[in-house]
Amino acid sequence: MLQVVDKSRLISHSFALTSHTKHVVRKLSDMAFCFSRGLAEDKDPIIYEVFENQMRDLSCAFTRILPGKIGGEFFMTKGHFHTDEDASEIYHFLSGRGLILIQKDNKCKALEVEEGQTLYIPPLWAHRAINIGNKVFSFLAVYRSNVGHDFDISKKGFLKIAVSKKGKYCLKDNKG
Ligand code: M6P
Ligand code: ZN
Repeated sequence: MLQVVDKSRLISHSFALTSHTKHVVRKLSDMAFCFSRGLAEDKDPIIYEVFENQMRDLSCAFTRILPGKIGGEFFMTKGHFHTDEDASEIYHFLSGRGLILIQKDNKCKALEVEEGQTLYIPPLWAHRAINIGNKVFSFLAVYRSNVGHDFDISKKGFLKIAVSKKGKYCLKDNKG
């Protein structure tokens, strides 16, 4: 069951660790195709993990993206569309600095977000979260349990990539 917990407990992950029904760990080897630049083949770092709590009609997921870069490109989630075309999603940001890429048709928007902010992701927009800071970027997502995840876009790539430049991030066209 979803409990009301204070923010410090969420950041310490005790909520996620005790209440989740599914735990996904994504390492570089699970998603190397998402990064457009060269890979450090000798290492296989954890990029992010998701603790999902699936309830009857609604689900919530706690996602933590570690700080880091692969060939200059910041650690990020795979990104997905919802197979249910009416399904939206809410993100509430808990720690760190991030960028949310949303994409529909040929439009790709980047939204810079930080702790305490909440974002509504409308139906039909693919979404990917990127850690552009040097601490863990974490957030809570709420969505309908039957939303369906279509990861095709993670293979084709989003139209933009976020790379490190002079200690900040910069967006570049994804040339595949
Ligand atoms: C959020 C939600 C989850 C999603 C997770 C990781 O918590 O959108 O549904 O699983 O981010 O994103 P992805 O599934 O694209 O790897
Ligand atoms: Zn989603």
